Amino acid sequence: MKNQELAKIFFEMAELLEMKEVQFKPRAFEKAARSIEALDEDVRDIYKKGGIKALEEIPGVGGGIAERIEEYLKHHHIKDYERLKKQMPVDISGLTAIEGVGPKLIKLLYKKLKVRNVRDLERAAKSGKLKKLPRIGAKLEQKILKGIEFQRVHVGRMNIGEALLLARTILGRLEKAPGVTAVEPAGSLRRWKESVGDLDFLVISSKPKEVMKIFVSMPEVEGVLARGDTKSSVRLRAGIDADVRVLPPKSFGAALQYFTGSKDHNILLRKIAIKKGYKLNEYGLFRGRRLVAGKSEEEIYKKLGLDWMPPEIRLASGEIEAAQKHTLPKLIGYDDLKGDLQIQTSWTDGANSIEEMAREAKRLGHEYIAITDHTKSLAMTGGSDEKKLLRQMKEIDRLNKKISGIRILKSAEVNIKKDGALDILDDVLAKLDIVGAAVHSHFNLSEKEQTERLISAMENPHVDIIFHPTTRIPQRREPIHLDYEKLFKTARRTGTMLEINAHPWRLDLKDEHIREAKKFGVKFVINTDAHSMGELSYLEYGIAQARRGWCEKKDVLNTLPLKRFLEVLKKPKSERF
Ligand code: DGT
Ligand code: CA
Ligand code: CA
Ligand code: ZN
Repeated sequence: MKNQELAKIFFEMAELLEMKEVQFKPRAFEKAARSIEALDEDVRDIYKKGGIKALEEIPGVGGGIAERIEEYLKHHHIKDYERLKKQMPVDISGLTAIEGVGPKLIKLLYKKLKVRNVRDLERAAKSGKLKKLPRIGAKLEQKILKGIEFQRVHVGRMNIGEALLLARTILGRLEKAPGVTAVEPAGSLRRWKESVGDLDFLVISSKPKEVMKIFVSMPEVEGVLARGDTKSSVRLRAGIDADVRVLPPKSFGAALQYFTGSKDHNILLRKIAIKKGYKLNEYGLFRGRRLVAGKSEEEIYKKLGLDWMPPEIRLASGEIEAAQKHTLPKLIGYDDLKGDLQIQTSWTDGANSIEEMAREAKRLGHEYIAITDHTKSLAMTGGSDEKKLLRQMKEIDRLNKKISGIRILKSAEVNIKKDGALDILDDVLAKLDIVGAAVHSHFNLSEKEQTERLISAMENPHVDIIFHPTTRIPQRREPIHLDYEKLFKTARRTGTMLEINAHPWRLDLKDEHIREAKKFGVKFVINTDAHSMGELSYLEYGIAQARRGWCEKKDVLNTLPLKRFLEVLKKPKSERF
């Protein structure tokens, strides 16, 4: 798909224009990039079908951007982009991936120190040149060095969002290969780990050689690392590797179990097998040389005295014991959600109107959504003040009358200020159907200050949900410092729901925190944080994360149908869980 390539270019253009301090344009490019990134349909197909007019109908894409898409599809480059790059020849995506580094700093670093990439940056920081620049102190220099280190640990791993899209394209190709009767992803992808080191695929086919041929010659492949009769490895253009193995049906379950991992889970399982006098490997469960089980995962677990368990929880963190005692949780399912409670629109930094978001949510089968545009202290998003919120409420009343089959809830993503106060007055919050509050600044407060900040937001009787509670960004930003026990106890006592943000750039709360919070009796909601129509389909990442945190349906309140959900909201907070 050209979509990812174009999105990357537009994100970069947004940063480059931001550096030049151009007004408005950066936001427009960013909006378009987010929207294109989340599109299901290939822009090439859209263009083929309807030309530039059709491109302009993509949410967030105006005339100017549509022309640049056309230029890219026709000539494989965009002149404006090339020109911007020439003026500022720096590795933007690499540099902005470092915590603490943004467009303004990149410009300063290039102008003063000729920093072009992360290597230059590290050198400058280590030699102490950075802290001598205006507005940069020793603290920021240290932070940047830490950020570079953090990046190094995670380098080479791909975010689940990107990995899953790529894997689904490849799965589609393998399914069509000759003689194929089954294809399954394995490894970290099947466990829905939030970042993936490489992609693993397992196939049953009567024509393994044909499968190899197709696999190594896919358009996604950059180079072939190994090619055999039944297994091959390739390096993908997207920057990670993929492995495929063709197996006979009699050992497919054993291979699926083995290659799904996790490695630690497998080690524990093999110990149990040995204790019972078996041998367990990727070919099957054996007694001596006799194959006892191998066709399905279920029969292998069963022979070992365990219930089958979903891949998401195979992490050697208590699932084996629970499977032996038959006390595994019944995890929330991928179809269990009835609504999405964090959605941004063109009223602030989203690409689509409320109506477009509502219609798309309805198409996805949702019973309700909450419109949660940012509030005024996030000025760069054009956040709402009280007046704008009241106007938006009227618009939502109008749309609820106009659109049947989905209920639009009035809401906001209210910004929590440094001292824990909210930036919208209580009497306006009281008029909203549901209120989310979130931290978007001052990430470096001490654990005590940060915890108190969140607690004081939770004590507000109008705050129903804390959005992305730890503000982490996978592979990029560590969580804020929090006393989790205090946080979870307060959530429970005040009846404040905690969000499991499904956006692959957030995944916040993360799995281990979800599991911990659950022990305190906290209830969750799973939301997409969508900024464009396409992103409304991101719920599955949040559900996966909830499953990795052992969540059941009853732990997640937006599994409730509309009527029951509204009943919960009517109760005072402290009576809700
Ligand atoms: P990744 O690729 O780093 O995101 O993580 P995985 O889990 O996909 O790891 P990968 O691709 O190296 O291997 C796939 C699975 O194969 C892994 O989850 C468990 C199994 N496996 C690999 N190496 C070993 C091993 O040395 N011992 C055992 N018991 N299992 C292994
Ligand atoms: Ca893997
Ligand atoms: Ca692998
Ligand atoms: Zn937010």
